[in-house]
Amino acid sequence: MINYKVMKKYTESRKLFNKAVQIIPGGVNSPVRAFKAVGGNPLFIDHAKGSRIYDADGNAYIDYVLSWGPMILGHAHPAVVKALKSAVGKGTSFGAPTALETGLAEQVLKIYPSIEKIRMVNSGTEATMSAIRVARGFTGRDKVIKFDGCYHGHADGLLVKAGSGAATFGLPDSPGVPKSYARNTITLPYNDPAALTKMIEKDWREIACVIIEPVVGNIGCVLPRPGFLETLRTVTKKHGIVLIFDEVMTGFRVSFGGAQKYYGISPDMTCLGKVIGGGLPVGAYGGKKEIMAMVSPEGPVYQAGTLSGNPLAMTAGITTLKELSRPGIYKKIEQNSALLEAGLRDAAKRAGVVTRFYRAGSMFCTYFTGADVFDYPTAKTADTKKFGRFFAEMLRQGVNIAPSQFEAGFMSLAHSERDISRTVTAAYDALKKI
Ligand code: KE4
Repeated sequence: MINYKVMKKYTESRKLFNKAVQIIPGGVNSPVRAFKAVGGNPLFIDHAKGSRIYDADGNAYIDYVLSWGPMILGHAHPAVVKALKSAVGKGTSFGAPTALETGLAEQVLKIYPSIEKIRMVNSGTEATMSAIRVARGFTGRDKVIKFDGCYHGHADGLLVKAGSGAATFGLPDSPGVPKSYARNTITLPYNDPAALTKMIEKDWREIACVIIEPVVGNIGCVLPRPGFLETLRTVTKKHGIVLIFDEVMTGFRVSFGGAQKYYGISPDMTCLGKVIGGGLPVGAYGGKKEIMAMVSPEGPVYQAGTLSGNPLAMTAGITTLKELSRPGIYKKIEQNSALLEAGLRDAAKRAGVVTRFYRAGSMFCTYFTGADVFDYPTAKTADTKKFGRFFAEMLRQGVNIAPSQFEAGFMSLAHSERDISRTVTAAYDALKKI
């Protein structure tokens, strides 16, 4: 039973943070965890189970960050824990191929028909970085188109007007990225088919690929307008440009078959991450056979990784996808997500606070703005200070949401109706206060 009214104590988290910040930049191993966008110091988490995480002081929270997407089954799912416990005793890494890698690859190819061959890596960053290198090798062209506010990991050439942490810190171009790298990256406005078509018709001979978050989860949750993805597919096909769907976040999240299934668009390459590893470090990139034939050692484009296809990570991924493929699972996750959406919309209305709420499958975002949000500039109309106060109030009431207006929230199978109604009550109370 969580008693929200009790004032929480954070002494352990504070002690751990003060120690960490001496030896780890910002006290965290990934910037967005540092609460810089919302103020205060980060909570240090001790353990998690189902829909809940527990901090070092023993405070419990209903969790909608879910490790930024991976924990769609909920934390410490019994089947995943059991599978990992039996796998770990067989050794943790061999640096040699295993049947597990083929197993996870087979599962993914069944769910993503556009992927005919796939390579496992260790993160979403590695997946997008490698997919772009392969697209450049396949086409012999250098330029990459990305979209304003989209975040594809922290590879040098992609930190150009990135979303996620960079957007939160208002650092559209990270120091340390040579101008020569950024020069090959063209950034266009999201949801602007005219700008896209104009750029491609002008420069297609130099453009190797277009990489896109088909639903943008790194400036909150921004949906593609009808026709935008279709135009993207048509104009890239016309000019032999590789269309890369970065489904690191949307994969298995917007639907079991990702955004490409949800919107009915077949990309040339897909990047995956997060859910595919079930909480362990896994990324993957794949696509058409003739493109993936470029990848070493089959082809000349080099890409490698000591822990790629790690047996424990593969085990977690295989078990997670097996659980997700059971009948009725996505229906339940959709019901949970729709219930939360209805509750949050109603809470804002009753509290008399103007917000905009967007959702695609089980990823969503509440923007504190009265403007329709359809790209980076409109997302930036949101009142980030108000969001910061909302975040703090929700945390005090035992609900953990993303510590930035420019991040998506996630739903899991493990969230109960009771969790969701408590979340809605906490949101109403928080909205009344801020
Ligand atoms: P990783 O290298 O963090 O595994 O994946 C990079 C990445 C690539 N593509 C998309 C669409 C992504 O959302 C991400 C990573 N997402 C962030 C959340 N906005 C991860 C959280 C963090 O950076 O700590």
